[in-house]
Amino acid sequence: MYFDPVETLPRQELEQLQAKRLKNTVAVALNSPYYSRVLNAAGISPDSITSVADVKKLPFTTKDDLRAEYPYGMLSRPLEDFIRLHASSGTTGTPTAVFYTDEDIREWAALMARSMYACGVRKSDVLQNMSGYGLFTGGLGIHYGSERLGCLTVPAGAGNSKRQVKLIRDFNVTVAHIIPSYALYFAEFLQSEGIDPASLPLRIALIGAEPHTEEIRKRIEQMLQLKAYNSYGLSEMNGPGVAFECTEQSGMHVWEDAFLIEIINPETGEDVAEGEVGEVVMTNLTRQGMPLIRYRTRDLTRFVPGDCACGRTHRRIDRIQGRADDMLIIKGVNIYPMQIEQTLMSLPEVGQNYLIELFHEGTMDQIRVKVEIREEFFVEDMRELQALQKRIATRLRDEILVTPRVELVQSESIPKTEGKAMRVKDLRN
Ligand code: DLL
Repeated sequence: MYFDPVETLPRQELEQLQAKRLKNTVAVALNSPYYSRVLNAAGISPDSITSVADVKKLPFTTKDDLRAEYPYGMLSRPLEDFIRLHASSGTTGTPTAVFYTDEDIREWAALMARSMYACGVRKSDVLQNMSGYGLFTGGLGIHYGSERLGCLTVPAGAGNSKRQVKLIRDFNVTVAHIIPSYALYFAEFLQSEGIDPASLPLRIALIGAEPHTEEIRKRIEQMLQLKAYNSYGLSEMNGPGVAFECTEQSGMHVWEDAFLIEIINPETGEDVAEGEVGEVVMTNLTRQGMPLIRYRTRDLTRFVPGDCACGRTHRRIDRIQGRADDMLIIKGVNIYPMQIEQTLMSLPEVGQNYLIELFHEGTMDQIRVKVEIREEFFVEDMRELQALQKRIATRLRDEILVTPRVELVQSESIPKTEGKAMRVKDLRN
């Protein structure tokens, strides 16, 4: 049932293990130029840590710190000990790089293998990695994990849907790793080619790397005729394999033997009340080459209360609800892009893609939502289209409290990227 006995470790033992590893992380981190500076300045030594609660004594690390130390300031080992680097896909600013020793790569692969096993992937499966390779951790991260589990692994990369289908058929691929926006696109591609998804051997899709709603998951499951499992991670903490759904599909288990998670109020830095939404803060517990301490992910979610029926003791987080920094403020109202997606995706007429544009009208900020309408609903009758447009605008207003301009566009007319979808375009400058 489990890949690693640590997955069901009783909470008390798990916390003891965490405390021991946290102490060790502080010792390792002190070898890096950055942490030796900030930890020494704060008077922190490994002896400062005797329990998990002592994490609160440690300073936060932010993306800006990583940028300032780019490229080598965070390394706890001499450069010759490293065998790989990845870089965050971040859409803005200077990149951040993450480095791995041989041991780090192995540990990461084991965490990935454990994650895949938790959602039903087995050695006998054939896994096609349909996400981009290169600096993006969703390529090699998933790849090594799949191999570690023992799956025949097809490094297809992203795009070229026709070839993806051929590979899936020729090699009897049962598991796909695919980012949600490409999964939807791929499903539509099958439709347009008249390929019945049930005729393909796929049974599981691992989806992650970008925010998506429960509605999107359901669509992916229905359109591709498989089970889709949410996968969370970030380059700064390895990449994928930080938190993963099990077959219960009720939140993602955070692998707490490897990551110490806190959920804080982004303004005050204090823990939120149990079950409340806040910013995820992560500390590496097993990383050797570049451990990060209390890294501010800017990702917002909450702990799922209670125990999971699967028997794993590692706590679960809910799907990511947005970022502490992607909040839009339009006419004084705070809006999360995910609210818009949720509303759009609950309407059967709406296709797979949409784009939120922010623009100025006089001195006012305005919001425009371009919505792809499914082929069968894109009728000639202007009145019908206008009625649909109005209905979408009203539904959106009910959810986000401002009335957006709604522009209906034909299916597949919004340009797609191969990587993560760009859902918000700010035209205000
Ligand atoms: O996206 C790692 C990854 C690859 C995860 C493949 C899952 C699958 P980065 O490119 O560094 O790493 O981007 C990390 O993506 O802070 C979140 O904002 C977002 N993100 C990742 N997974 C999810 C998810 C990879 N399941 C950033 N749901 C993170 C929502 C996600 N957002």
